[in-house]
Amino acid sequence: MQTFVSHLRPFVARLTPSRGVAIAMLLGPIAGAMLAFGAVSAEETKDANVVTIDNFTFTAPELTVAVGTTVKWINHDDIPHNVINKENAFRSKALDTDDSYSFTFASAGTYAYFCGLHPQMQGKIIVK
Ligand SMILES: [Cu+2]
Repeated sequence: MQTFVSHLRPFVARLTPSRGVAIAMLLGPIAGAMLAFGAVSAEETKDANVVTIDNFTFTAPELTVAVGTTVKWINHDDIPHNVINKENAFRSKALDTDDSYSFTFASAGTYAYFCGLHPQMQGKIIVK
């Protein structure tokens, strides 16, 4: 005697409604000045006196600060960069990844600088 067991395995297609999650992002004016890279830590984003080096670029390339301000450069690239003022007011050593260099601007003026390893990398600190 043969028993035919029918395994009826009804599939209930539970289709999770694909909800298009609409995220309204309110981008303030600051967003345009900030890097889209996730590598930028909260510590750096809240510190206006930090110049980050990302992808062979000083960001921001131009920064205006008050006399007495300490500006900090942080290298986020995986190759070394340095920071050299054209008038030799400051000069960093080669900065490896995540290394930083700080300089306090005691005098007003415009301080153009570049990376000695990649002279096309240019930046400017305006001290008022
Ligand atoms: Cu460089």
